Amino acid sequence: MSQNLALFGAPISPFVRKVRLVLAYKGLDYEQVNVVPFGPDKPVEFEENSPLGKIPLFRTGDQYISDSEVICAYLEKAFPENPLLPEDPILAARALWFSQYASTVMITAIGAHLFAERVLAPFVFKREPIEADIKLAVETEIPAILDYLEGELTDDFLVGNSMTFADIMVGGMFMTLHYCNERVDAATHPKVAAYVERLLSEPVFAKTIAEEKTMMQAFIG
Ligand SMILES: N[C@@H](CCC(=O)N[C@@H](CS)C(=O)NCC(=O)O)C(=O)O
Repeated sequence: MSQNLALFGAPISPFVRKVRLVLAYKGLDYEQVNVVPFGPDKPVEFEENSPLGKIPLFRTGDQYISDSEVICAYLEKAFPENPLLPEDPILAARALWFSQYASTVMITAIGAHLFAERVLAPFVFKREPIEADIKLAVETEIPAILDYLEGELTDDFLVGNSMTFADIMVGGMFMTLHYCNERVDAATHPKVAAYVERLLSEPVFAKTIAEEKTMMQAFIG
């Protein structure tokens, strides 16, 4: 940790996972400080330096950076080895688009409507799940996402022929989908199913999945 990098957040958050995947892809060592945003006893350092109280928060040297997109932009500029944003402006825009799509549309369906209700409600919030949200996600929102991605995939990765921010954030959302015991059906979405299988076996994803496994087992058995 020679550069004094630290990431504040809970690995279960897709926004935190995105930063963890980027740090792993770039081979950077860092300190992970666990922070549950809605919970009590948050570290003083987090409280004092996170303007919105949201995770992730990142520390580099004596500076603090909020928001996963901003943290990723910083990491790409400060540590340009193993780039995740293509040089070509159009490809770069496309990579950022998919990251944005995952951070909005996919996180609403897979994170807020499915994961929060099927996993967090019973195991963490200790309340009945909102079945209408699960139904909306499974029957309408997620099929629409898969249809869209099926039409966009032309290669091994979403943009160009190497991993970009697009795959980092979209792949992270498929990790969340798997935690909900849902899989992409290869009969209806063959390209997405093959893409997800290939992507999640890339070393950076395999490492992150292994790290999260113990934690998720505590929730879903
Ligand atoms: N745009 C932010 C979103 C971060 C975010 O919403 N984090 C959630 C956890 S997944 C959070 O900290 N929520 C607490 C709150 O809203 O107070 C980012 O990309 O970092």
